[in-house]
Amino acid sequence: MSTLYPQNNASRMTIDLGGVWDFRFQGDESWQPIAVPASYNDQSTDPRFRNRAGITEYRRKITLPAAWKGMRVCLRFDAAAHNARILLNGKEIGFHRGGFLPFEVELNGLMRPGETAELTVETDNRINHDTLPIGTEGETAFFGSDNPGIPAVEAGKRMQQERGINRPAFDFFNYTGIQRPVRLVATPRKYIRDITLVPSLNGAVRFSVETAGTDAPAHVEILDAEGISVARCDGWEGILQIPEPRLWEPWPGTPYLYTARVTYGDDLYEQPFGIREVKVEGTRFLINGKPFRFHGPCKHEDSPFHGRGTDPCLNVTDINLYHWLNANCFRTSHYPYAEEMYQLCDREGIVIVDETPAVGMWASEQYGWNLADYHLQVLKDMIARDKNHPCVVMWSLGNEPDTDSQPEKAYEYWHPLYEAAHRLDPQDRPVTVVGCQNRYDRDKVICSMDVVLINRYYGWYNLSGDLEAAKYAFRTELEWWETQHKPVILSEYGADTIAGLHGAVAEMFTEEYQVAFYEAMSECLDERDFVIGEMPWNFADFATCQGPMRVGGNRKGLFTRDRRPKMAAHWFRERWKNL
Ligand code: BDP
Repeated sequence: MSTLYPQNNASRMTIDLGGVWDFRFQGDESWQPIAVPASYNDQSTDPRFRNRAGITEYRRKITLPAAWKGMRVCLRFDAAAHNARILLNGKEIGFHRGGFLPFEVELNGLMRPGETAELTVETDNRINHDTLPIGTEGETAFFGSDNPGIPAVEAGKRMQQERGINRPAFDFFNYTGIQRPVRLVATPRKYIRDITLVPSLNGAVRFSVETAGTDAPAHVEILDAEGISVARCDGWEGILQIPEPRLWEPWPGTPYLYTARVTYGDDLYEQPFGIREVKVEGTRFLINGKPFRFHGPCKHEDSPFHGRGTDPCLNVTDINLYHWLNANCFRTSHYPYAEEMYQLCDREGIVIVDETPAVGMWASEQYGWNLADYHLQVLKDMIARDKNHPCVVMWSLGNEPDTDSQPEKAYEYWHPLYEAAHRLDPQDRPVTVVGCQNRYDRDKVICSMDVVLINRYYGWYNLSGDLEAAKYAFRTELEWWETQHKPVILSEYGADTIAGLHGAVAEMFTEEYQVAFYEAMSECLDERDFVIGEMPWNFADFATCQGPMRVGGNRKGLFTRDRRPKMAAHWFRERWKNL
């Protein structure tokens, strides 16, 4: 398995399998068209596309070019949610658990160049206590109350169980299917499997290259942004020295990128990277030795028609809206995003907090669920995939787990993951896990992280509509954090806002309230030096599960789902211009 993103160059070839495939729910007779990559859920008026829990089948023919004779050939899925079984001419050739990270299936020995075969991909959208993200396995509804104990409601719930329900334990629509690109990839048989780059500010770049085969050493050459060779060296590992190094700086600085051109036998791979250093010192977060303040809304991969499907046009539009907002960062709430987004952020200088799909762990029973090994595997795969991106400056182990009802147990679960992230990351970036609104004074996990990330909804879910009380409460909490001597980022805060709903008096759900809410919270944040970041929730309105607290999705966006700014977007644009 190679973690390298597929590339077309003088030695490698890819065929993009995007287009219209055949699709059906397992058990159906007939096939219907479906677009790949995209979530399948919004592509039909059949309610099963939105509601059905189970396996779906995708099918198409694939042909290996005759010219690929003598090459290593594989199928590369950038992701398929949540579990995927891959079949060739009806025979299983691969299985992957988890819906947000890439995997490969080798075709050598299964198909010859020049041959055509039928490819079937079964994706499973079910979520439960063994998946990340977590499904509720039929307990309490995520939104609203299930009125436990009322006989008629209990009867209704039993009926739901029998029909098979698949409730997310998280606040975003459970979009699934083949949501990211699928490609046929050909490389030389003896190929470059992985490249790791650890640059330092003085221009020294520690590198290691993993190859399939070891007959001749790899050759590494560094090219500057103009393509001029600035350093070179032979070997599988070593140190290259770039003279007069130019740094990768977050926006509005210059995100300068170099390329490591690695050759090994007949193979070639060009890995972009940036020279930048990330460090936590006291209550400061330093990028290239300079204090960095995070300001940018958290995101989702979410849009009309595509659902969670990769869409390069949407990515470029969103990043340009980040520039318009004067924002410099986002968190990949609540799962690793498509690789193209990190490539874009490398290029555009937008900083990323990269998060695993460990979301929905808000029950303390989670610590008895046996998730730790799988969680560790996902963390490992995420770091392996994203380790060379200069835009990634911090790892988030997960979102809003229960960390205060059994503080010791929670610590036993999260601390090994924290240590693993440090061990696994060759660049040893800071590590965090995002805390929910809880008994912070009992919590042992959140304050043990390198940076404290807290989601707070004073003035929305609690002290609703009363921003004076919300400020008082938030200040009370911030006074407590001051005693912890840690850098703190407000990693979520927001108010549902219906675009176009106004009020001369700022009341909940109006655009005026959203602005007043952010004014109030900013007032508190600006008083504290140890607060090094603010990440409003959310960049744009997004689809989520049905429930009495959601009107056509989660409406906490600064933008509508079709990316029109609400008043609060204009407000942040002004605020961040001056930061
Ligand atoms: C936070 C969650 C986020 C939700 C948000 C909300 O981390 O996923 O969408 O609340 O309720 O608790 O809007």
